[in-house]
Amino acid sequence: MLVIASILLLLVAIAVPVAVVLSRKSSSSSSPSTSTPVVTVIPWDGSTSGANGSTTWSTSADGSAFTYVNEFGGEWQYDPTNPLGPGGKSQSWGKRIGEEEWVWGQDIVRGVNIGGWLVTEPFICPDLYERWINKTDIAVVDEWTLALAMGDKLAEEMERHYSTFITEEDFAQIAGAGLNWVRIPIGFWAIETIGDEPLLPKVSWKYFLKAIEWCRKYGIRIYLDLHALPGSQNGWNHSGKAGSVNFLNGAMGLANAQRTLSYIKTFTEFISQDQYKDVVPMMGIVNEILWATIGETSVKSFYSAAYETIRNVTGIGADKGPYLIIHEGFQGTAVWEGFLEGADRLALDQHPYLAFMNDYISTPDEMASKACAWAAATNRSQSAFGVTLGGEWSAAINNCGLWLNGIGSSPGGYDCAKWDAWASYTDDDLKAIKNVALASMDALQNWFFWTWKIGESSVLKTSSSPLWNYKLGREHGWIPKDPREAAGFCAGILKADEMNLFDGKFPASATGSASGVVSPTQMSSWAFPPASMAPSFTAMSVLPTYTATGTFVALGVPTFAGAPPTAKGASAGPTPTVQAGSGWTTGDEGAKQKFVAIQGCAYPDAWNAATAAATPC
Ligand SMILES: *[C@@H]1O[C@H](CO)[C@@H](O)[C@H](O)[C@H]1NC(C)=O
Ligand SMILES: *[C@@H]1O[C@H](CO)[C@@H](O)[C@H](O)[C@H]1NC(C)=O
Ligand SMILES: *[C@@H]1O[C@H](CO)[C@@H](O)[C@H](O)[C@H]1NC(C)=O
Ligand SMILES: *[C@@H]1O[C@H](CO)[C@@H](O)[C@H](O)[C@H]1NC(C)=O
Ligand SMILES: CC(=O)N[C@H]1CO[C@H](CO)[C@@H](O)[C@@H]1O
Repeated sequence: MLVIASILLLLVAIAVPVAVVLSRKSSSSSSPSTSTPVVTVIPWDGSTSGANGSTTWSTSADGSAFTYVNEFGGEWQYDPTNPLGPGGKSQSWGKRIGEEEWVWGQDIVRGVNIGGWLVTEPFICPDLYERWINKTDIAVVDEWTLALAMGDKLAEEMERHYSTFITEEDFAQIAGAGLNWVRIPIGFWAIETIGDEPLLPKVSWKYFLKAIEWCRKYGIRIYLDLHALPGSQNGWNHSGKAGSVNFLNGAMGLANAQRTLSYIKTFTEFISQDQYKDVVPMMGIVNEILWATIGETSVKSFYSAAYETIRNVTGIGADKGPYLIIHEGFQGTAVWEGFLEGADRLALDQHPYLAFMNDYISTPDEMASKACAWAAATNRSQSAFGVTLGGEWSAAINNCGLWLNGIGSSPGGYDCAKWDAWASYTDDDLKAIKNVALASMDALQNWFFWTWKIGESSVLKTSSSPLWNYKLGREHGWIPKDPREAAGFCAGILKADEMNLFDGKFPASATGSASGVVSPTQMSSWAFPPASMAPSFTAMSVLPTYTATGTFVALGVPTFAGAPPTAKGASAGPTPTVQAGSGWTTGDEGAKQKFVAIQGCAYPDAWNAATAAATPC
């Protein structure tokens, strides 16, 4: 693929006489071939938009350029003198960022997750982990231990990952694949770390800002997904730290939740600014909250506090900041009907994974039928609750793949040798997996595949976990070239009484056309903090808390590079004067309301207190 891309770039370069082609060879010979970036530098011809086949220049203004390939009538648009102006259109049917409104019920989200980028995961970027496994005596299992192993190389290593794993061209390719949204997982450490948390603070935010710029340019909307929370909301490796759940669970459960509310406010303040709200119209507050551990009351009570925090920033109504996305906690969509009834633009996220059903017998066709069975409940939830998304799913029908279940894991019970060897798939295999993808897309209606790409393992020298790799699947035939192909797929499989057509009408409050007054009964049922805390605290007064007396600090705003050089050897244009905002929507930047530790108070370890005794200050 890269070879083809570089040939295309060379062709462009040949067509432009003064072009200079630089080939940056990878420094390490053991690195996989995909890490050899080819950068083509071409003088800028002054264009600020383009359609299929046009050359587009990187927003970094280093003169690097590539060919924009989009056979769906998409257009990139980026004026270096007005970088916050109207953006591109992902496809001919896309809604131009900054000019055209997204209409729920008419427009369909066809998206991918940008997994493994700003929150790393061993199975998505194995190469990054392979560089540090067995190099120190730290057992590397998640980003936390990876950071510890990296030691004083942390900033260098993470920045290398952020700047190479996903680049501007990925977003152009996402639009070119017929997709119009991305869900971008981010960790709390984009804002700050405290105490001895080893994760790299603040730097991922710089790359999130780049993603906003690129998405604007290519006409893609962003669902910001708070994927990793203080204390860990699910104990899985992708929450930052594998092990125990300390968010709304255990002695530090309340304090970690309070700290999270401050971070939710900080993100909301940024993305609700006029300059950014059209590019980031959705925010997920807690990825995959573990209801089974945390319990219904704490989950719902936290969601209601987050709702109030967010709407206090944004106000109520269609154009006021992001939709607020809650995860269903692996309970299904139906239990959420009536929750915070009347709430303004509250949306539900489900992550149905065929891969983790421990189903060892179903054929791929039977798996496709199982995916179609998600449709009726999804459609019902759209009518009864509001916007209902499939925020994560994959084409995998088993849990094969390098480190899919964590570093060192080896799945049993499946023919993984067959399913890992994507280059040997037969036409029947390709068709069968593609049907699973089509079924999932049609059933979920508004979806985000997990994930856009899986990096190559430096050990295996190939892309592992192929059924989780949208880009690779699209190139090789197990993901449709045009995701619109999925429309109506399940109608051909489900019986009439299994259908449940959604008529496009959400409850009025769900799309911002109601007062946003939440049912008082709901508000009082789910008051925050909850009256008890898992696993066994019946009196909340014994739990240590933080205090809302810290000073809020806004997230940094982007800076823009100016226009690329217009001739060989020339310098980039002047940096444009733009009103990039302050990072803050409301007037209370600097307000002393941020949850922080109480001076002089000794707290249990906020990441390891799930079974500790409570020691109030
Ligand atoms: C789109 O652009 C690519 C790259 O220039 C070209 O190969 C392809 O033929 C174009 N497709 C259409 C439909 O024009
Ligand atoms: C790390 O060491 C273990 C035990 O020797 C070995 O099985 C594994 O393959 C090594 N992993 C890497 C990435 O070097
Ligand atoms: C929201 O604003 C109201 C009114 O100013 C205030 O009473 C309430 O405490 C705020 N809630 C949160 C969670 O910030
Ligand atoms: C869900 O609703 C959509 C929109 O009306 C429809 O296209 C789809 O077929 C429905 N799915 C089922 C299984 O009823
Ligand atoms: C130990 C652990 O947390 N493993 C998880 C790592 O992430 C993968 C992929 O999401 C999960 O399948 C594992 O359970």
